[in-house]
Amino acid sequence: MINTKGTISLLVGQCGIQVGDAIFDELASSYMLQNNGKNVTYNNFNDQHDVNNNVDAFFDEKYHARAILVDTEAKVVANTIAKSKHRKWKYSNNNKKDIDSISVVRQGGAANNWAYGYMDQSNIEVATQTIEKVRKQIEKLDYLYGFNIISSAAGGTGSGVGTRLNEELGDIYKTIPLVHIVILPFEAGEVAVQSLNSILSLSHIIKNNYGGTIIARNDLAFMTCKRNGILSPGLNDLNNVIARNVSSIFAAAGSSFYADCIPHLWSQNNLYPFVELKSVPQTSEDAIEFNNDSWEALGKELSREFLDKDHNKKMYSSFLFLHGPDSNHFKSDDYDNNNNHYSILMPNDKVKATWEMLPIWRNATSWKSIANPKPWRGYMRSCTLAMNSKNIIEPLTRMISKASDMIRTDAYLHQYSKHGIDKIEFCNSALRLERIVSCYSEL
Ligand SMILES: Nc1nc2c(ncn2[C@@H]2O[C@H](COP(=O)(O)OP(=O)(O)OP(=O)(O)O)[C@@H](O)[C@H]2O)c(=O)[nH]1
Ligand SMILES: [Mg+2]
Repeated sequence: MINTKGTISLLVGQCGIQVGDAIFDELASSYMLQNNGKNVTYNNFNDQHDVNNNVDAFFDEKYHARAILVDTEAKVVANTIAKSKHRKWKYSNNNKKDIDSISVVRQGGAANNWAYGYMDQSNIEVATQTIEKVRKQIEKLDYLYGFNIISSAAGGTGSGVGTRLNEELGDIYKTIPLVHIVILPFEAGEVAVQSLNSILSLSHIIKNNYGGTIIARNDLAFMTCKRNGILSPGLNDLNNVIARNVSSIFAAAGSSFYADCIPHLWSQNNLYPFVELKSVPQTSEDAIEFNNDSWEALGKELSREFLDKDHNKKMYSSFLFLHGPDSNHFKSDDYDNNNNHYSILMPNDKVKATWEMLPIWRNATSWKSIANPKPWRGYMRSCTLAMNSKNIIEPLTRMISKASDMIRTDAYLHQYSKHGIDKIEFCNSALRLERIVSCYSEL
């Protein structure tokens, strides 16, 4: 059966392409899962598509990712497309015309400069070509659920061109939801200007009022890798952590992500724009096949993850994405007010397990859940919490503060002013994000 309903993803800049590639690979592995060299096949990739499979929205009938790869350096795009040739899923047929329809490249890079990526005529042209290719992909669909953009906040192409694409898609396709997955740099910093690029990109993409921003932090992904026993995590390891979080929510919700989750998580995108993701169980890859956690155990693991020192991390909204054969017995309206417990009805509907309520949820204005009965990534049960919460205040405040120091001393600003971004634009960006911090502070 030909699936002509779907989403379109734009992978922009080196980070966006590499993280996006890892996300598609994770999504594809829900069909064919490689586990320690053993094939655990839940749904054979070569079989007829299961029309109820949630990840169908991300691939076409030839198992080609519905994605466009955009960069100002040809190398990353070429390497990524070449890598996919050895996989069960691909980006396109292996001929110039087809590869051209799913990629936009220009030589030269954007020199770690948001202003160059966003304002330079050559990069505006990259955005224009991308929008044209998006339009052609949309023509092949009967129904478009939504757009995804994946990029880093810190470089020049992903942040600058990615921002422009966010704005242009928002202008042209006003009623189509758009999720921008933004990777924040290591705070210790690889390049001096990363905070400047980050405040410029974040302050612009939050203006999109039909969708929202998912934040993935390299520092947190690194810590997760370390906890899982990876001694010196590389970018690929980080990308696997980020991809696992993102693909988990897409695979649990499928197209409902755009129709139900987005309006709930970002009901006031202009005030509370940032969502972060946490998945449990957290185990090393080797331990996956021994993992058979109960919902109760997973609930406790999530609680442990979120218990901060004042036990009071408040949420604006949250969404729980569950995977597992009995996950659809989890009822969000089973919350027992007196005992601070959520209940999970087990398969026979007689045994009732309880899930101790997370302290943060006590303060959430609202939360919901969505379930997919298929096991995910070899875990019998697993879940991912999407939270729009005060957690974002600290990293955001540090980013604004570093950028503000540079703005005050005019450090590097001349590199931006030559592309038409002046000090006032920086001040406005910082101010816009400070307003967001104060909204979260008032929760
Ligand atoms: N998690 C993760 N971060 C990455 C990856 N590649 C780059 N980054 C981070 O992304 C930031 C740099 O952005 P890039 O995506 O490399 O830059 P770009 O968008 O290609 O822009 P220019 O190269 O400046 O034109 C740095 O903070 C890097 O740590 C990756 O594969 N995974
Ligand atoms: Mg680059």
